[in-house]
Amino acid sequence: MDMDRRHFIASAGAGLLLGSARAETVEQPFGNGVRPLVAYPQKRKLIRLTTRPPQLETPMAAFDESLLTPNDAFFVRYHLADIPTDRIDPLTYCVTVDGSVDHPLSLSLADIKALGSQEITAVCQCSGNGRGFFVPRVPGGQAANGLMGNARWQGVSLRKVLDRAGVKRGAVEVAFDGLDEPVIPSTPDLVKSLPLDHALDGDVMLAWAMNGEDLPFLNGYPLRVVVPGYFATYWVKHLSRITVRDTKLDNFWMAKAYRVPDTPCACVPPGTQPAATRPIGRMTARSFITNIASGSTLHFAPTHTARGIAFDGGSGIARVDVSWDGGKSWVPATLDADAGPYAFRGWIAPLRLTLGSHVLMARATSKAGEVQPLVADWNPGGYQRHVVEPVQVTVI
Ligand SMILES: Nc1nc2c(c(=O)[nH]1)N[C@H]1C(S)=C(S)[C@@H](COP(=O)(O)O)O[C@H]1N2
Ligand SMILES: [Mo]
Repeated sequence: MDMDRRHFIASAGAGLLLGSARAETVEQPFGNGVRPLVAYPQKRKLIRLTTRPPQLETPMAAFDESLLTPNDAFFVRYHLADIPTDRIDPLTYCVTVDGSVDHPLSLSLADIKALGSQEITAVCQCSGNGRGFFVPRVPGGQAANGLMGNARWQGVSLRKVLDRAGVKRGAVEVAFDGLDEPVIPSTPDLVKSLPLDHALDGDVMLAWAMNGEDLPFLNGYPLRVVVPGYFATYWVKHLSRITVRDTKLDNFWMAKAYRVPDTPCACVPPGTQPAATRPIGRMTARSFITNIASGSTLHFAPTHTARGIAFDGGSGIARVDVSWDGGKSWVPATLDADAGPYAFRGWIAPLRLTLGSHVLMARATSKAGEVQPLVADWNPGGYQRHVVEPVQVTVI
């Protein structure tokens, strides 16, 4: 009996070890790209970049399911390891509005919801989306292209909140702080700011819901900033404080991080440092093939279909072109219905593939006239990758 029990415990232990050693993984198409697939609360299995704080990347195939990225597939990014899992009670939660205002406020979730409600479908994309593809490689989260998602955000426009507080003359910026904290005092707290006129544009909002449900905890429950068209670094989660400022915020996260070269392309020759930088801002035009993974083998057919998504920083998508000869010739894709200038725009295109190997590409053109480049540009932060992405297929 004892022997059996010991044997059982020993083999159960071995099983657990084997189980963890065999955790499901994916391999991203760049060096050192093996990542575990892990399910966190309210999330399906996603590609884990780091454990503390949790950072999760969405597999490209999820973008093929629906134009609105499912909440359980939406990526997760944090900078500070002390995320507020132990200190959010929706009944006592409140946001402070202070600084250069006539009436400092402390607003409960109910107060905020009572100020009004609007909905905007918008892409939330990390500035470092695709950083793992940078050549030469750059430091920072080594992600493929899954640090993005498109959701229907519901919330109140920040303008309504600031109108209630009364912005004083001379104010220049609005700063946002969340409930997550550094774990050591030398790490700067994440506080981000927007120029006052941008903060008051009516589209910048405080959102409590995405895709018709409360925000998932890891996406900023119970309230986050949404800055349509802008990179996600400004979309502060678990919002706790809004401060109207009469000087520019000069902290680490504004003055040192999340800055791009102050050149027209926001780029510099690979491997060099820019002479001057500016805060990262609007997103650039991008497109992705979502229904065919790079490296796939397809069976011969007279036509195949490529399907995908495109978006930009808020002008909207004018066209998407598709190539299956590595970018030598292009055919226009058919665009899906327009869900607004900040949303993913779906598209579909027929491919005529002969036997053998092909490089598929999609290239977006924005309504502002921006066309995706065929050669990647570079910056030392690994920000705003927007090159046309090749998809290798073999037809047998
Ligand atoms: N409170 C808080 N908000 C934050 C961050 C953070 O670290 N803490 N990171 C920002 C960055 S850089 C990104 S890319 C997005 C990620 O949003 P998500 O986790 O909902 O996908 O959150 C932004 N808001
Ligand atoms: Mo980010």
